[in-house]
Amino acid sequence: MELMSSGEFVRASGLSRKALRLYDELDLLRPVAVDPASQYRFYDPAQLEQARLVAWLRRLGMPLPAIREASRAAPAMAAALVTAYWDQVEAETTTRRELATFLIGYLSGKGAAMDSMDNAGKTEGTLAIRYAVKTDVGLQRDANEDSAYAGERLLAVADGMGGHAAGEVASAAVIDALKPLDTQVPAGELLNALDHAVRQASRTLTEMAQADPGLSGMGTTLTALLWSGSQLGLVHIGDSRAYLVRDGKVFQITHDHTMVQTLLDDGKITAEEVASHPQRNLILRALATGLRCEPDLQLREARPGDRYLLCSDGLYDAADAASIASVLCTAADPDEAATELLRLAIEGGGPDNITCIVADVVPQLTPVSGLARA
Ligand SMILES: [Mn+2]
Repeated sequence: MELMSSGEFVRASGLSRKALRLYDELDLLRPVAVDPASQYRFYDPAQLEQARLVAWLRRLGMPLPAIREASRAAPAMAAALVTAYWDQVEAETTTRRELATFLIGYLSGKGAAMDSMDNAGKTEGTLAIRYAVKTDVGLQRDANEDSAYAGERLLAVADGMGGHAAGEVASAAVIDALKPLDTQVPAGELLNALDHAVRQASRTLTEMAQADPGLSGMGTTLTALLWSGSQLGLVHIGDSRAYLVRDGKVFQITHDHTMVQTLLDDGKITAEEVASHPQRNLILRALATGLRCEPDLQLREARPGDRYLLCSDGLYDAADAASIASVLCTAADPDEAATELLRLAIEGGGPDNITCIVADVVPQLTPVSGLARA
């Protein structure tokens, strides 16, 4: 077999001398012989194919150890290695694209403007929500201290406390802090994004109370759901609630952060004693000045046909669980369900502000702009 000089190999392969020297140093393609006296390098003509492959794999961006392996493998194995590498690149790119889309929307406050970007290449398999939000001051309070937000990806209920205007200020501030999340948050970032927003809201409340003594002691509950594809992030602190209706059954998916719930959990009181307990209004955790910010976070799987309810305690304190479940299981759509739930609470005396958000999970068959808005 006739060996090729490096000059001949350069001409035949189309690679530069510099590239050949680099491949030698990186152990990607070594000359088969080096003249000990002149240091001239010699290549086997059979290495031309391997040299071309190395050049292509470098252009592809493959890491050096993978190029070494693929360029020395039999063609079928090399093809499998390139396939595996490219699958990994595409998965990483998808994750990074989603994160970039979210960050652009989050930072510019223009979640909706990003829809054209995140709809690209996504025509099936995603879920959408149809929702209705209703709130009422009730029959015994002067003002409504509940705040709520419902959008295509974010639902949130906050029940403010602190008297006078302070409760309204607190619940509205926390809802404002969450609103920027109503955009395309990558599924892997749902809980991070919620946790970050809630901690930011908690700091904002502290700063507001420091700046205005009239607001000291204000606080709010927060129960919120954030969607990404079929994933659902839930953040919860206080005694507002989230319920899930699935396959005709109703599940409460949040745990009240109250004294009576703790006593109930510990077996110290019965469910029947909750309604008459003297400390039934004592909340142990909330977003409030002087309390540590310790929200519950859950990641859940959404399914088409699921129905969610978020509500303040003004609903479940005034209406019995069976009536609420009956409305949730029979109402034709979110608007009807939320209207009926409010009616139940008013019929129950309406002692507190009442807020309900009802959301149905539906397959997303059309672009976001084509969805019916509640
Ligand atoms: Mn309330």
